[in-house]
Amino acid sequence: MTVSAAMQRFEGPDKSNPWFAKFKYSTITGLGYEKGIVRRDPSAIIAIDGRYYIWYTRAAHPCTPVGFGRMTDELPATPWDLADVWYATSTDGHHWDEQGPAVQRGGAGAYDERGVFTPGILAHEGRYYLVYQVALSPNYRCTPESIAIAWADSPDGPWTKSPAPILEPDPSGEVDERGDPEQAAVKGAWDSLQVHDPELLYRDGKFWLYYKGEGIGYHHMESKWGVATADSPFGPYTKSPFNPVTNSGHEVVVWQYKGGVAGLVNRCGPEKNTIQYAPDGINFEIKSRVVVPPQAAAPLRLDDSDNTEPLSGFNWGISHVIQASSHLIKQGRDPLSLADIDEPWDFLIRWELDNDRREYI
Ligand code: AAL
Repeated sequence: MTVSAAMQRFEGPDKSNPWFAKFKYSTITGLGYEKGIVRRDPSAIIAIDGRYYIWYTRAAHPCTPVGFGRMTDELPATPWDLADVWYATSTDGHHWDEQGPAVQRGGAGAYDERGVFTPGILAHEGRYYLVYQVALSPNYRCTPESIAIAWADSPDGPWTKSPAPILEPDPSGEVDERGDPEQAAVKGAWDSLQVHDPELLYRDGKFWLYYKGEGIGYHHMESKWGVATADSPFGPYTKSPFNPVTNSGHEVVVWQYKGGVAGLVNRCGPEKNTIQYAPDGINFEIKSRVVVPPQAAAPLRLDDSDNTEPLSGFNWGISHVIQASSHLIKQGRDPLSLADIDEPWDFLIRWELDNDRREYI
C-alpha cells in the first residue's frame, strides 16, 4: 500500500499524542475586566484546604500607559508599570475574591521602588515562596530588571521580602538606558537586558528558578527561557551553563511530569505555540503544537504524585487578555484622554483543556 509520510505520522504518534492540547475559555468574576485596573501575569494556582489561591500583577492607573518617554511618578509607561502583587481566592475557579496586596513596591531608592509584578508561587514544606520581577525607579526601556523573592508561613501572608534581588541580568553588553534594546553599543548575552517571569519549582533536592531573558542588542520580542538552581529558595542561584534552555517563548509556564519539566512555549520565536518537555529540566524537545494557547497561562499546580499524565499539571487555570492601546497613541490620541475608554485594561480569564476530538480540531 502506498502511504505518504504525513499519513504515516497521522496513523502513528500524532493521533494518540497525549501532549496534544486545545483550549476553551470563559470569563471569571472578581478578576475580570474592570475599567482603571490592570490585572495580568498570574502565578500558578495552588489549592490549600479546599481553597484556590492565585497571585498576579495589579495596578490602578489614572490613564492608559503613556510610554517610556512620557512616564512620570504617577503616569505608567506600560500596563505592568507602577504595579504590586495582589492575590485572590476561589472555591470553584470561576468566581474569585480579590483579597488585597501580598507584596508591594518598596520605598524611595529601594531595588523594587517602581514595581513588583509577574509572580510565581511555590509551596514547600509548609512555607510559601513568591518570586517576582522588580523594577528600579526610574525604569526606562533598558533599565535592568531583576527577580526577587518573598516568603510567608501562610498563603495569606505576611510576606517577608528578600533584602536584594536573587537573580540579575547577565552583566554583558552596553546600551543607553533610555534607548532601544536593539540599538546596543555592545551586544550582550541573551539575558543581559532583563530577567522576567520567574517560576520556582522544587525537584531533585534543589530549587529550580525558570525565567525569561531579554538581551542587549536583541529584538525586544526575542525572548527565551533559562534556569538557575540553588540549594535554598533564597539562593545563591547558579545559572545553568546550558542557558538558554529554549530558543523561543515569552511568559514562562512550566509544570512537573515524570521527574522532568514540561512547558508551554508561547508567543515568541520559531518554536512558539508548542508544548515541550525536558526529562532533565534542561534539554527541551517539542511534544506537540497548539493553537490559540492561553497567554501567561497559570495552571493549577498538582502534587507530584498526581502528575500522572503529561498534561495533568496543565489542565485548567487562569490567563490574561492584553488590551493594547498603543495603536491609538500612534494615531496621535493623547493617552491622558484615553482613561475613560473601555479598551486598555488588561484582565484575567479562565482556560481549560478541551479534549473533545482534540486531534482533529
Ligand atoms: C509580561 C511578562 C513580563 C514583562 C511584561 C510584564 O507578559 O513577560 O511581565 O516584563 O510582560
